[in-house]
Amino acid sequence: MQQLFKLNTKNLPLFPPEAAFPEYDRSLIKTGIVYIGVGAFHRAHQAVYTDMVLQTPGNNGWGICGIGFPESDRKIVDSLVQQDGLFTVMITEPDGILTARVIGSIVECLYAPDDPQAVVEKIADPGIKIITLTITELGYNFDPATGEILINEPAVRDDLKNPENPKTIFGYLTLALKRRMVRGLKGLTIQSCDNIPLNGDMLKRLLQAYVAKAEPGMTDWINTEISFPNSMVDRIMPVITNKDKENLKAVFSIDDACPVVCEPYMEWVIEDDFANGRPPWETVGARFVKDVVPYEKMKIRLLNGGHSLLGFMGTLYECKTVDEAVTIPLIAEFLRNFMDREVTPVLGTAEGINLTRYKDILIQRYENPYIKDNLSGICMESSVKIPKFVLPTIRENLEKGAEIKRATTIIAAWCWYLELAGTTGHTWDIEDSMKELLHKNALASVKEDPLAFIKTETLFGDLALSERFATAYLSIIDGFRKYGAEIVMRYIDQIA
Ligand code: CS2
Repeated sequence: MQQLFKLNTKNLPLFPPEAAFPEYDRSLIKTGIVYIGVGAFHRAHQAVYTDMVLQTPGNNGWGICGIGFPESDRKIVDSLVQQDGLFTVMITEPDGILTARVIGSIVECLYAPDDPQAVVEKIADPGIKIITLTITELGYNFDPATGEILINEPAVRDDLKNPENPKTIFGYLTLALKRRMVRGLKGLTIQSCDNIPLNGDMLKRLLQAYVAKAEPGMTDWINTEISFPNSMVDRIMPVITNKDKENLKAVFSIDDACPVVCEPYMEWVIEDDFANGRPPWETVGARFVKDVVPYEKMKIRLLNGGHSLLGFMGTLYECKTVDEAVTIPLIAEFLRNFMDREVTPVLGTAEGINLTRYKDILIQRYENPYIKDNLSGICMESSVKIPKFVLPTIRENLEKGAEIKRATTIIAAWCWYLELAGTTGHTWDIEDSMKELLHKNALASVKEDPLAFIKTETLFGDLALSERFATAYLSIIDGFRKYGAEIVMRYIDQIA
């Protein structure tokens, strides 16, 4: 039996050399970045880029303090604390070769709900130059249809009433930034790393809307001292399984309570607008650009929009994972036509990107049989995803008088998926914070008003008023109910 070592600083010299380990002295690293949301995405993405930066001399000031934010982060923070911030990134190449890299860039960890004051003081610390966030779309408390802050949400209202004891991201940022302002400290950068178009602009708008109510005297200071660069982030990571953890033990002798698994590919495009310095992430593969919009549009509309298509179609085909769904030839063909005929024509030019190659690689990424990306996770919280990933494509094509039938099929597939959920032979659950309303409106579209689902205004705005969209949608949903997913995809040109 192979020897096994718990992952921590003391044991680092004991591991066999099969995995890669930090080659820098972690005791010399100072914290310059606060990262809110130390879930899998951050740890397989920005923590990896930063770890690579720390490998080169002169960058000691860019260690990360990882903040656990939602309840689901508690276990991760506990494990990271036990492991001195160390964790492993496991990558399986499409040919099946497994590599492991222990990441050292997280040098401190805090769990916000347990000690909000420590988190606020950390953000207010003069050594902190960047705050980054991955808190998922839901963490921003915004209305998916209008993009405006939900100022009357109970948690937001609580923060306005008890500003010294924050719970929402806006409460935390406002309190900490106020301390920086009052103490005469330099501003900093706040960077969203969530899959939201113009994520930096949106975060600024939401924070300023909150500040206007909570601390109106701070508005100007934020405008001049804080920057909010937009960014496009990309790396697919499935949920880790016990089998993955066992593999890490068996192949690399690493006993790690919180490793992450992900694909080899990663991408990060960032607007170069940092108020108080930044790590040289460009030296390790990140791309700094003036305008992130063409990159982010390409990624969100193709990759995330493509995922939603695979999520619903694959589930209707009784598949469990993305690789299973995308290797069904009819689904693959339908997906590629959606990308080529409906998404590509509304994308701008992203410098340095060959779109055909980008799509080819994207399909290969979906097909990677070692990345068991669950369709249930893809379909989860579609109510915040679809308005960002798919509806803008429909709207822009409607304006241009161009094709919308495949994008509209995603919407009809979503409705049918909701109608069928939990009925005999259809065992999937709807996991969505708008579950009740979605389910009710999908069912009402069968029995009462055929347009009930697309009239859900918080998602679709006034899209149901478009006759072309409504007509296409009605033919397609009718096709699903009468003939099923296969016939709809095969005969989409005749149906809509
Ligand atoms: C996925 C994303 O859950 C989803 O909707 O599309 O998590 C996707 O895997 C990442 O954005 C990849 O960068």
